[in-house]
Amino acid sequence: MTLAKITKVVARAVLAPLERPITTATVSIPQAPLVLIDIQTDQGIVGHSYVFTYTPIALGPMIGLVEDMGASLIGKSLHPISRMAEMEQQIRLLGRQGLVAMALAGLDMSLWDAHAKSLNCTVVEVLGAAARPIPCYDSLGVFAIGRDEPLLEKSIGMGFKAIKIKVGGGTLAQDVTVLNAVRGQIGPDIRLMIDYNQTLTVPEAVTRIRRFEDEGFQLDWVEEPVEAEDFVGHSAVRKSVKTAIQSGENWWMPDDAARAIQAGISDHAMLDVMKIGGITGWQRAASYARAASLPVSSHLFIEASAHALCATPNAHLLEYLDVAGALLEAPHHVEDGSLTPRGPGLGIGWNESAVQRALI
Ligand code: SMN
Ligand code: MG
Repeated sequence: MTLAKITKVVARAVLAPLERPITTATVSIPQAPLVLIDIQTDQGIVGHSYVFTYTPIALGPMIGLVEDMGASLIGKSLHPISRMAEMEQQIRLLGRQGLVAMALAGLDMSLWDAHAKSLNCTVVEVLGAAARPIPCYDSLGVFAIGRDEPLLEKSIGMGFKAIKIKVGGGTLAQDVTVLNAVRGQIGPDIRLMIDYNQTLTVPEAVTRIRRFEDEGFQLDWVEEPVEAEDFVGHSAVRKSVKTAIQSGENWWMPDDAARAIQAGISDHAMLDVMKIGGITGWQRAASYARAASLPVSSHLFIEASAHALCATPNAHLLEYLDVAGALLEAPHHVEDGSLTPRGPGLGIGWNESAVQRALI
């Protein structure tokens, strides 16, 4: 069997339509700034992936990084782990965080997509696991009473057994009012998580979480109560409350995951398949989490995360927050609250007319 060789890497910047803006305590994202990555080969196989840049100002630099790093892949085989090792070596002195890490991860995901296609497999099969439904939670934004109750009804109607809302934009009293309303509407059997998106101080986080415990809100986890990089702060909060602390979406590459897990900063690990270093990075970081008995959940990237979680023995929940579905020829849908990975590769194929409309 002759191995496919990489012939071209194409990066395109888009603003993808979203079902509704992503609202957090600090920013609202009306459209998803994505860079679509296509890796072409001499056998006609094309790898597809995307990276999410959070803000449109990062799209231009991301295009440059993907294309320039991609140029180093031309003429080489698709073997993702080998290619990632080479790319990491190239940026060793520059550092493996930020946009550079995101570019590597996007190329890694596209390489895994193409590699699996070259073997006529899906990525989960190449990872050695069978595809299965992964339980999801519906990730809503900042919840506004009087506006968002229909979202909760829709989530439950779609079969979700778990819901996350974002908080942190107001006072403790406002959080209590919202959580009372949400818990009152969804009832005691739907799991509820909250996400502060790094907005609290340690004392405020402890005060609020203890209050939620006293109120009996039964939160499955409180996510990023303090700044993501504040390992001391996360650990202090974790030691001071009974509720599980979630963190990880902002861990850069497996080494950052290892440091955070060794520091015992959270009860769960929430891996972002882009920031953690693609499928390759996920595999390593998930094994560190397993060694520390941390359940692993995903962040965004529903397509690639479904494949990765299937191959993760300590998999917990997939975050259902679809940022690219409007641009796919076959968006991934939740069935009875779960999502099953599908192919070919990662199951990412562009709806080119939609992409053309979203190009910037
Ligand atoms: C989040 C923040 C910013 C963009 C997307 C998602 C959030 C989450 O932290 O966990 O969903
Ligand atoms: Mg979060």
